[in-house]
Amino acid sequence: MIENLEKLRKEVLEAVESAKSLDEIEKIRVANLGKKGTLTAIMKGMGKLSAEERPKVGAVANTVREDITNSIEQKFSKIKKALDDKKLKAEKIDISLEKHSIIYGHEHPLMKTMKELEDLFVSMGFSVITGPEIESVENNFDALNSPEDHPSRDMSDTFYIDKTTLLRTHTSPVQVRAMKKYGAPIKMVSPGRTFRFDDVDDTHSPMFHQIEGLVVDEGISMADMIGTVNIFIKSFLGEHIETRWRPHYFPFTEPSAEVDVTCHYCDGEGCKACSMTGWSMELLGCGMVHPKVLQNCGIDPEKYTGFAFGMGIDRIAMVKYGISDLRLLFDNDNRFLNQF
Ligand code: 2U9
Repeated sequence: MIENLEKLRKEVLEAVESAKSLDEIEKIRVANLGKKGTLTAIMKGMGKLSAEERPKVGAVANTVREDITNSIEQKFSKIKKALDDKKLKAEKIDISLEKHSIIYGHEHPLMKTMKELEDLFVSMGFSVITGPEIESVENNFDALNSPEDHPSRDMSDTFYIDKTTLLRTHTSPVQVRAMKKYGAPIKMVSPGRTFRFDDVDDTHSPMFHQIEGLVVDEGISMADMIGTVNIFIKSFLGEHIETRWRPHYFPFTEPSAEVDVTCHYCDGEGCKACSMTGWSMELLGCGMVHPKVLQNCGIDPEKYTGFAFGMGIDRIAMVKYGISDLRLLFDNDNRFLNQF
């Protein structure tokens, strides 16, 4: 009998070990521990044993039942846990909020360029002064020695609000206001939006951006102007950049010049971008402030002289970033803007 019990223990423990499902475990339990189970039958047959054998066999039978019961319970719990874990994993719902990736904006290439220009001029000792975009004809044309019949005064070139009020065509009126308010000496730049009656194309827009500079003091000369402009260009576009000065005419400066810089793409060798000239045309205009303009702004031209310069920020951004069409700066297309 004891041999049978030991054989049963070994067989059932092996069967429990190899069982893969709760059904298999339950079948093993019923087959051995159930009412009609194998071990149950053996224990019921113990009544036929002698008084001497019964306690020995009973003790072995109890340990076999205990081992089989423990083994079945442990394996049942193990398989049950695995099934529960699998169920939980399959049914898991992530109730946490979706991580909204915050799309950070970034500076527009125009504003980037404007700030870089301002920072550079501030490092050269210039103050940054801004002014109104709706200006008087007086500040935008008359004070700047612009002849009554100058074409820029035509309504075909300028947005008039009424006979004496307009959208400024350059930021020069800010210099006029500053000279009237602060007098000389003065050393300033004025960045901002300007407006001209132009049709939109790849190089023109009715609204564009300018930055103009003005230095007025005793003894200011052409040398100061040429030195300042050259230092600005080399600092902003690179030490290797060369400048070419061409005589020009502006009503508010005399003498005046337009300044070309070596082509950004071929460094002066000549390429498609600069039509093989090696030069990036007219980046900047400048000149010695006309004495009549100083007078109009309440400054004695016998005591003070000065120079002024102006440049289009849109054009500079296009040269700096290799942008071929001005309209890209105003289309607000993120596919373009996300590159900066
Ligand atoms: C005062 C006196 C003189 C400002 C100047 C230029 C030359 C110039 C254009 C360049 C390209 C404007 O953006 S652009 O179209 N400007 O070339 N501007 S001198 O001269 C002044 C300004 C104010 C009282």
